[in-house]
Amino acid sequence: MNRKEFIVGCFGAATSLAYANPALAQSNSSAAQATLTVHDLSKGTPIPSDFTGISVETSILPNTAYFNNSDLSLRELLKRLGNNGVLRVGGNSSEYSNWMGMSPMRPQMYKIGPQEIDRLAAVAEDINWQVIYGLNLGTGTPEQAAAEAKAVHARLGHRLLAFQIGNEPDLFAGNGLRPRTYTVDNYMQEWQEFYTAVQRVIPGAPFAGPDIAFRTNWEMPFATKFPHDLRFLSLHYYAEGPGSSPKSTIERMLAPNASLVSRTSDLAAAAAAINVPYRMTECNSCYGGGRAGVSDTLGAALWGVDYMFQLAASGYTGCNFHGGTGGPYSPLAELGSGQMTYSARPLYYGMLMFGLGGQGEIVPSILMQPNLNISAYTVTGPHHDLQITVVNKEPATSVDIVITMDERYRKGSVLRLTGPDIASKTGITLGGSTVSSSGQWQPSTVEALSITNRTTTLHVPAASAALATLS
Ligand code: BDP
Repeated sequence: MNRKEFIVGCFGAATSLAYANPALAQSNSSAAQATLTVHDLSKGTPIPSDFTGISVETSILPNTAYFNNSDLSLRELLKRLGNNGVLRVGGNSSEYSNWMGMSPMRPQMYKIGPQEIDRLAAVAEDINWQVIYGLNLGTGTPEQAAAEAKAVHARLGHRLLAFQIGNEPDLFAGNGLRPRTYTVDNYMQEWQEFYTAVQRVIPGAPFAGPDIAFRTNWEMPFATKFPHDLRFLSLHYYAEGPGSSPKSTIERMLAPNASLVSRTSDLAAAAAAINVPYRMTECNSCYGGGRAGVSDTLGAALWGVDYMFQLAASGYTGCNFHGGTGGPYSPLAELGSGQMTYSARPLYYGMLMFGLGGQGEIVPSILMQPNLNISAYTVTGPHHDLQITVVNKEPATSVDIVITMDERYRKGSVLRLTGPDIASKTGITLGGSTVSSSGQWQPSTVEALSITNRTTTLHVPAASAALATLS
């Protein structure tokens, strides 16, 4: 196994192995040949039903055209992604929110108050999603955080999944919010002060953290310092960046990323030490708002569905894609400022596909393939059906996968995520259909898949993904 396959194997439910003899990889057809063997249906990793999420900047709250209950488009598009999901409010701008003007105004600051939280709560209630709410540590005070948390808690009630304190505090030493000497110990001391102030006004208030950018060696000290105070641990991840760099490409976005593997093992170890789950509370393809021509393409849709399955297979309990409506990486694009109408970007289609193929438990499988950038994930659904999602991230190579499964499966169907080519921004479809601005989507093309002697062959064209459902 070379390094690339090893990384894929660590992550995916399908352990990816290369053919010993590459000549075997090509048949007479122009497609590469691969095999997928579903291994053990009894050893699954459950995918929580609220796995899907989005993350928005706190600074979007004062915009009355967003989280507005007469805004059918946003609400229906979010509902389409999941019957229950998670909205995370935070980001860099959360460090400049000024609750009720309790602090003297500084550059970049903006005021928020109860009316903003009312709108957020009404939308969360309507779409049946929970909320992770970030409190301002960067420029706020414990008193201000307590007052804000009290109002948020009163309005969100059981929809409040957790508060977090600070956005990416591991970057505070470099972004001017704290002295260059700022360490995890300084953070934990401040965290304790804010936490105590909030607990004084809302005893038992739920918390998560540390919401760091990438210094995962902060996870273990944080977890073990506050072992009884955290609902889950959190982390952020961007596949590449910045968005302004021409080095941020579709190819790099889709390449296996070893740092995600090593950061996940730090996070998982810290979570295991205090027996709590872990969630990716902010992430996307490319930091700095994303890159046009990369983050808003079919490639990003393939990246998104593959990445969500990678996280689920690695034990994450959820994933929040950043960018509500802003930046090329946002799953939703605003159609005209203030019009309260949005369109589904390619990444949205990847999220939708995960929502269809990611209900149940991920079970182990083995993918034998000729060292291509393809991955496969196998999920046993609630009705004992088997859902196999294959993501072909190769821009120009199709693959035929011979799937061998348990004898209980007799028939199958296939739904495809596709588009003109890997760099296309438009023309993306799932099941042959697009998603409308009001969140309407109905597959129009569902192919039948025949199973003979416990095997079937799934053809997955270049730059596409296929969801095979076997029952
Ligand atoms: C993250 C920040 C978020 C930014 C994002 C980006 O938390 O607020 O918008 O980077 O660079 O680190 O796009």
